[in-house]
Amino acid sequence: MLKFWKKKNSPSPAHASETDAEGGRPDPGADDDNATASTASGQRDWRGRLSTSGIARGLGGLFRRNPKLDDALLDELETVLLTSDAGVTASTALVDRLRQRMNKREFADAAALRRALREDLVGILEPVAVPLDIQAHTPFVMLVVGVNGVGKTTTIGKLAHRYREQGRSIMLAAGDTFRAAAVEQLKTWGERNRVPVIAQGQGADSASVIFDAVQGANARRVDVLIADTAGRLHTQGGLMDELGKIARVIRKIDEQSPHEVLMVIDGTTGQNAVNQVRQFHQAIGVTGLVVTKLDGTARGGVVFALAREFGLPIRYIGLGEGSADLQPFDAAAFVDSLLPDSDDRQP
Ligand SMILES: Nc1nc2c(ncn2[C@@H]2O[C@H](COP(=O)(O)OP(=O)(O)OP(=O)(O)O)[C@@H](O)[C@H]2O)c(=O)[nH]1
Ligand SMILES: [Mg+2]
Repeated sequence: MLKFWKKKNSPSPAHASETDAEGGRPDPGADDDNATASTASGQRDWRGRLSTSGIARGLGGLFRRNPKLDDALLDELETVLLTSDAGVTASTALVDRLRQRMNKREFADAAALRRALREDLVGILEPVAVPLDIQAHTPFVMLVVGVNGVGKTTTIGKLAHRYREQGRSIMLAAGDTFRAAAVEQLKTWGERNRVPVIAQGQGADSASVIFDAVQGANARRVDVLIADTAGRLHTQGGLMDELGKIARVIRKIDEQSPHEVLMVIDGTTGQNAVNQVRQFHQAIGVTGLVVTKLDGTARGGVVFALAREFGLPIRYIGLGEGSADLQPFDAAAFVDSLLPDSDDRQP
């Protein structure tokens, strides 16, 4: 059974009292993301939302249009992968391998090739489906980075919601001091989840806000501190310098921190996402990714391109704007949502 299908065992939000947010310990029975658990309805939800992505529509239609096992099927598969942002390297390697196997008559029919394709797609993603272990340090300091508008602040709100539901104490740091609205947006998420937000307002020094927040989180023995950062400054070089400064400053408190540099990628960005990750990774050393906006019109293949190109863990995917629309990344569940084992299960 897929671990994703397991019934969620976390306490209901009603159990997560105010005390938890202010420094209570996690409920030992609470679920953690190593279990990658969710409800069966969550699984249906995943499939429903991902089915609108370009790659899901492309792969679904592909086998309907090409019921026969032949070169036309593989040519079209390559086109589907390339046009859904899976990248040239991943797409050609996958198709070449399937073609070799087809020529060796390893597949009896198109359904057998479909099964092999599913296995290969899972094989690309499995190594990067590494859950985030927020119990590795206390407080666990997380820096959320990425270019503007990708969904950083929203993802922080969703993470706060998720960890609160697990009974953990959380603190947020409004490190995006570029826009006043950014601080307000984070405060709204904080209020919604009854989580304290450390802020100094627009124009403050981002590193100093985050430094104060890390000190506060240490003093209060908070489980998780999540720091928002700006997606844009006057110059992109300035942004990288600022992120470097934040990391340097908080290392003065704990040289292992930040324990996670979580980079948020907008799933609708396409191949440009690969350049973004390269740039941020060089500047501050990204340790995990979140791919957002995979609901709706994202082409979705970028997840494969990122996995292939960097091998960085994909921690979560964003499937909507609500607090619960964040799922730990599960390779098999993801592939199953894009390409069910038969068209009968197509949503
Ligand atoms: N459909 C969908 N929309 C999302 C998702 N995540 C974020 N958004 C939306 O994307 C927009 C930008 O999100 P923000 O969280 O403000 O992005 P940001 O990276 O913090 O932006 P800056 O602070 O300007 O750098 C908002 O309208 C969000 O509601 C997602 O998974 N799905
Ligand atoms: Mg923001």
